[in-house]
Amino acid sequence: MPEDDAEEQKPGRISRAVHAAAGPAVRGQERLAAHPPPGPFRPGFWRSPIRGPWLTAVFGLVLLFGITTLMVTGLLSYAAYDPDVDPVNDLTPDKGILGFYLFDWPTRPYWLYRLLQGVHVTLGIVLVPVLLAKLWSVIPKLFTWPPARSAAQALERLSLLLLVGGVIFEFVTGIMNIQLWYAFPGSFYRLHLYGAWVFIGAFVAHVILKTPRMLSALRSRSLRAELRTDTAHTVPEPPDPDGLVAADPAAPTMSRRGALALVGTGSLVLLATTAGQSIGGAWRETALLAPRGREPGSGPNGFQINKTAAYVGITPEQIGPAWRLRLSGGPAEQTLSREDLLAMPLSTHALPIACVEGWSTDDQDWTGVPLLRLAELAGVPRPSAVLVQSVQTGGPFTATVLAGNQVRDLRSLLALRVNGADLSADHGYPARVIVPAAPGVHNTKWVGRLTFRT
Ligand code: HEM
Ligand SMILES: Nc1nc2c(c(=O)[nH]1)N[C@H]1C(S)=C(S)[C@@H](COP(=O)(O)O)O[C@H]1N2
Ligand SMILES: [Mo]
Repeated sequence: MPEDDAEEQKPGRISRAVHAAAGPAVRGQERLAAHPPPGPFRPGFWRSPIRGPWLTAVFGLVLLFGITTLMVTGLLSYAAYDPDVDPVNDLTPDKGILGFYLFDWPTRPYWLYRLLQGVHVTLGIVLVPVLLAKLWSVIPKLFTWPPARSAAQALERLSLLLLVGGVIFEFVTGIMNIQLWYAFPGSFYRLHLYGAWVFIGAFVAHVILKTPRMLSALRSRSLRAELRTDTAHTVPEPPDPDGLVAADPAAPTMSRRGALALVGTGSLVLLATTAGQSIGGAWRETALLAPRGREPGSGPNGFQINKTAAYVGITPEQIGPAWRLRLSGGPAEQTLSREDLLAMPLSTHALPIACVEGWSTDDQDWTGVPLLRLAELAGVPRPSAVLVQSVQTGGPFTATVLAGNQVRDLRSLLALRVNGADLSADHGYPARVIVPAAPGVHNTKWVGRLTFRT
């Protein structure tokens, strides 16, 4: 009975066809009912009654301004290396078009890099509680099930992976670096720079897509009213299309006011225990979380030392009476002793050292010979750049190239003395470079040779 067989199969075929026409959503829901997803993927798993678009939007607004500032200060900090002036300065030679915006780093205001990198690092630390709170507030979205219903949604979730993964990557690498935990697979600069561009792409897309929703969510409740609402009077936000509000909310254990206070207090504690390393003065004592000593010694040389002479393997012979400064680039090489340098007209300028790792010293009074005078002595009166080389062998930051505008600024010194005393060995005796507004890596210690370029 072949016909009957065929008849019997018909209903099944039709229902499959109808089913397919109803679209993937219905099929997805049916499958969901038949096979509930594991733990946190289950609707109803996330039950906080304060989770919702308003709270997410408040944290999002803070991050919108905070992370934008991190992006701008980070990209400027990269420019501050003057990586295009010479390959020696470029820690990411494979950056390609990512260096499109680079420009000659200025020498004024002289505290420029100190402010810039102080903001980047301090803000990065202060935003940690806000970032964690923001991720907590959207966590149900990270666990939607099934992971992707359509190609469009798969794409959206991939962008979220880049966004969340990217921001965590940037914070983790940044904080590891300033805590001097150099456990990176490769160079921190590469990881943090390329990671930043991946993140920036995802962040810009996210901001464009979500800003309208953030604004409407912010308008949906009054901040003032929230700040007056205690735990007992805390009720969930109305059900939202974004799926942040719990389907089955638990009883409140904390108000929205309490959540904001918790995050705000966390940020303020971090601010109070780190900002001192960048603000300096009496505040330095409060930088409990800063890894660079809060007690840098006393006397004229009593300010932060990054790496000591012993640590980088500087020997007493290298910086003893036999030390000579060599000047090249002109018609004939010149050789000067420290006494020769001290006999030249000296200038004194108040300048800080501002490390890329965020800490900085207060202004110190450096006394030495302007680099431009040494260029003239070398027979290069109009230098376009100078290669500075340390007597230190091995290790990073032993050579750097300063751009023309830096050499020509008369406050850029080969310093011999600081705060009225001879440089200490750890601060670069017999001579070190100090340049206004530049990152600390450009202030080469234990200088052995200057090669001027035209
Ligand atoms: C979304 C977050 C962040 C972005 C987009 C970002 C971006 C950048 C960029 C583009 C640079 C220059 C990279 C280079 O010079 O190779 C940089 C440098 C740096 N960042 Fe971040 N950063 C972020 C978060 C953080 C955090 C949280 C910290 C630590 C608290 C941090 C610490 C540093 C340090 C120490 C440097 C080294 C200075 C330098 O290389 O110029 N960053 N950042
Ligand atoms: N020769 C040499 N010069 C150097 C360094 C170094 O490791 N070797 N470190 C640089 C860095 S990263 C900084 S922040 C400053 C720190 O100077 P300070 O130790 O006198 O504070 O020196 C710079 N000059
Ligand atoms: Mo540094």
